[in-house]
This record gives sequence, C-alpha cells and structure tokens, in this order.
Amino acid sequence: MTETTIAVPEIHCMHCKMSIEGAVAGVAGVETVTVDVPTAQVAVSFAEPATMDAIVAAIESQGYEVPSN
Ligand SMILES: [Cu+2]
Repeated sequence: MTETTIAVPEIHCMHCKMSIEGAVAGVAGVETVTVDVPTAQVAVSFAEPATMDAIVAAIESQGYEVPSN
C-alpha cells in the first residue's frame, strides 16, 4: 500500500472535491481518496494495479492541472 498526497492548486470548492474523488476512486487499486479543499491536496492510498500515473491521469481527466514536483 502506498500513501501519497498530490497538490492540485485548482481545487477550490466542493464540486472539485466530488469530481476528483469520484474519478480517482474509479482507478482500479485505489483504496481511499480524500480531497482537502482548503489546502488543495488530494490524499490517496493505493496498491497494484494502480499507479501514480493513472491517478494523475484521472485527476487531469476532470480538467485539473497537476503540476509536476
Ligand atoms: Cu471547484
């Protein structure tokens, strides 16, 4: 199990939270996903077959930019 936090600066409201949580939860292997709106962070725990790339792609599919670190 991997736990990570992804910064998505464009998160600003409950709509963002629901969109991103729904998309990331749909990635096979994702155990939990929680978007914290005030800090614009996406906390994810996942295992195979999920990958960071797949999770980032799910966030981007909702129209959000994920800045690379
Ligand atoms: Cu929003």
